[in-house]
Amino acid sequence: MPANLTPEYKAAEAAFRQARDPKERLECLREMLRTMPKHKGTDHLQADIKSRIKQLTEELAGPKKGGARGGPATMIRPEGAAQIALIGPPNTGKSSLHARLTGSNALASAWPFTTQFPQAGMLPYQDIHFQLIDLPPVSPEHPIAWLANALQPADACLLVVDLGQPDCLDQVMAVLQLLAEKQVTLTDRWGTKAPAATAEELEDPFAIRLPTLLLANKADQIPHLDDELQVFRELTGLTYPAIAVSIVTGEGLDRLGPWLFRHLGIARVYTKIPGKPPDRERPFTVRHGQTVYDVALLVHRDIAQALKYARLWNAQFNGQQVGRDYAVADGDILELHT
Ligand SMILES: Nc1nc2c(ncn2[C@@H]2O[C@H](COP(=O)(O)OP(=O)(O)O)[C@@H](O)[C@H]2O)c(=O)[nH]1
Ligand SMILES: [Mg+2]
Repeated sequence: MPANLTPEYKAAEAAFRQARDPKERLECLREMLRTMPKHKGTDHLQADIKSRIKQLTEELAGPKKGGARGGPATMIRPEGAAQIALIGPPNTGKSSLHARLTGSNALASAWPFTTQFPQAGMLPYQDIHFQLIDLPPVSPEHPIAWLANALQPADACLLVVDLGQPDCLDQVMAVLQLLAEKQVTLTDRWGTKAPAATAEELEDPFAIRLPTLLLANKADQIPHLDDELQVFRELTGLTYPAIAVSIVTGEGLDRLGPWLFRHLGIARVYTKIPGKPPDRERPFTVRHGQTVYDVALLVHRDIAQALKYARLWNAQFNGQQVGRDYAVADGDILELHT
């Protein structure tokens, strides 16, 4: 990381790291470029930012008529409580899981490389949804130029493996290697915000860290799955939490929603208008540690700007006033006052 970066640049970079929306990210990138001191030491970073601006601009413009970049979008705007990417070697059942969990028509087949583009779908859990993104396989035979771009908005990853495939280990290590080349790290650390592990990651604005859950799929075909998983862990040194699943027997599938809810630290907040009952239909979702102000931002930017205080209802509170920095909890009912 070049020295002499200005506070303005650092602020823009911090905003970029926080932003999930592609449009917002593009604005941040432009601001990073604008505020970057232009000298030899920043050449690389400047070039990197410019190419990302170009990629994202094209992405947001959609397919060009008669242009080279046709086809469906490669970056999917986040919706629901969190965006979760399905990643893994070919033929492990990513698309089958996607179709089963979200009701999507994701195309599954016995042939590898059936999936060509990201596909979104919603996994329902109680009164919220997680957005699952099916992706093409990650493998050396099939490089995907836009993969890092597609993973930008993701909050977490489901690493789908088939422990019954003889070369499963090598394939998974190849997946991690290919991701590393794109500055994407899959981590076993779940939580509100996984901190960067190394100084390089801290300094690289484009490094992506995704908390990862291993899905050992096709459990119906693997007689001693627990032992296989143990061996896999010992040989790879990988320590991701794991769930055994099967789309044939349905094993493990209903554990996914609750697991994600708990480990992502999702809090559902219901809003109400003074004198009216709360809107129980559609909670706003934030992560543990987020505040009344963060909820207000989800309602409307103007409301967040003008927010004075909120009134809170839950097991302990009965309409008492709380400040904008008050950390909300799952099930809170809020009345926002401007
Ligand atoms: N026995 C069994 N087969 C599965 C399971 N999940 C997927 N498959 C099969 O595995 C093959 C590859 O599935 P697909 O979803 O296309 O894999 P992808 O390449 O990872 O998206 C297909 O023939 C599926 O029917 C499972 O849980 N059990
Ligand atoms: Mg597929």
